[in-house]
Amino acid sequence: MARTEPDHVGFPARLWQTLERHRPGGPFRPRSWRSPLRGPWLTSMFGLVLLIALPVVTITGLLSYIAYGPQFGQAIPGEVGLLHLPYFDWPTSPSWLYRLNQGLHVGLGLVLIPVVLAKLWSVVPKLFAWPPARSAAQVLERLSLLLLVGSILFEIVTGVLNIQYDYIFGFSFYTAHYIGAWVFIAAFVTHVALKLPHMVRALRSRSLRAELRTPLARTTPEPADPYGLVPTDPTKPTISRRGALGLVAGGSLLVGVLTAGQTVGGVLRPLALLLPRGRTRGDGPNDFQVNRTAAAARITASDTGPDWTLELRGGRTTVRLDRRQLVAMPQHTATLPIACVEGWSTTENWTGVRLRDLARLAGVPQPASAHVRSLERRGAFAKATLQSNQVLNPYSLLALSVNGADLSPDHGYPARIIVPALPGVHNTKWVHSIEFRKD
Ligand SMILES: Nc1nc2c(c(=O)[nH]1)N[C@H]1C(S)=C(S)[C@@H](COP(=O)(O)O)O[C@H]1N2
Ligand SMILES: [Mo]
Repeated sequence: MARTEPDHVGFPARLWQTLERHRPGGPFRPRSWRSPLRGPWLTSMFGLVLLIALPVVTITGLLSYIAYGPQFGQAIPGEVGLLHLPYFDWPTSPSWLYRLNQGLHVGLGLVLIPVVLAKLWSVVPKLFAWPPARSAAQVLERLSLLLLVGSILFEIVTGVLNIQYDYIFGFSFYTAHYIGAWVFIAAFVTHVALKLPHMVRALRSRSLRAELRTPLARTTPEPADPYGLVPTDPTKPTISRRGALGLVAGGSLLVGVLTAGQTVGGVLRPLALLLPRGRTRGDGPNDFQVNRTAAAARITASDTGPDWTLELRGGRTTVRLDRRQLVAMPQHTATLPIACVEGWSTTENWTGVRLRDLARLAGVPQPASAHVRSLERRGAFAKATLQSNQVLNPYSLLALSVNGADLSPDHGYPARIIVPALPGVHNTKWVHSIEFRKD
């Protein structure tokens, strides 16, 4: 364990002592950091919030990876070597499971940004601590900090770029975000193991309730600490500790309000300023968010005209159905969300044919999986594989209409997949064929 007593020097002592005598100037001078608010208690307050919330962001992120179906090689990145997770069939119930998962992952991830920045601000003098280490163990500890800070900033940046521009930049962000997550997990676990006792002690050193009652006039620095957070030469405070906490909480609340509407909907929807696809919704049955238009996917009117047929494969022969035949089959209606990995979602009333009826028609009533192909030929959306439970669920549909009207071209006319709790991306639009597989 790294020692925190200021004067302890480990092996090789000469090195650390020599370094200590050659302190650079600028931010490396302790006097450069004078905020009277910095101290172990304030740092630990931010730390406590992150300790509780960051695991939620991390776990929902990993769950989202599993929801994408890594068993079919369709999670991104596909090849993860040692970072292989224990896969399981993603459930179809409750139907809002993926919506909740992604809402939490993206929403909480965004809401925590002000807290992360405040936590980094509160410990920034330590970045310039001199000597940089006093023992080999401390070198390791500081390297783990570098990885922690680096990976969390990396995850924030790649995550935010992802939800803003996802399908413009392609998919390399997913790989970076996934690997970054594992660096973060390792560094976070190390950091918590090293710092938890210090955090608990610091939190006990002051009462939150008392701090919330302390105005600026009575705000004084925390007592000198062994960590070098409390300044030796503090300035007069310009904000109270409760003011600082309020500022960060207010920042998080603002981000929350600007974000929540993308998935919660209702009165918050128009406020979802941060979401490129989240805000507009007209009055028509098809006037909800579009991820990718028919034009962008190069779907032409002749592709989807009267000559269009659905191909069902996997049985002895290929079964072909045109849209009139599909409409003549028993129709079912389900209220289901499309929940995108980017965090936005929208719940609509879909009507169409049950996937399990199509499986039976194809001659594979108990498929192990189903492989769906779109008229869209290229790219990540051209195909998707569904698990057995996703095909057999009675609410899983090949939707032909939405909210009582035919699907619009942008929402996947002539037919699209809609399955409870399925990640939005696998609700393939402009379906061309479904192959029901026995294994
Ligand atoms: N063929 C095809 N299917 C697709 C897509 C696409 O671009 N092409 N986008 C997917 C994604 S990422 C989402 S979130 C949903 C969005 O459906 P919507 O555009 O009808 O709202 O469709 C999915 N199905
Ligand atoms: Mo999506």
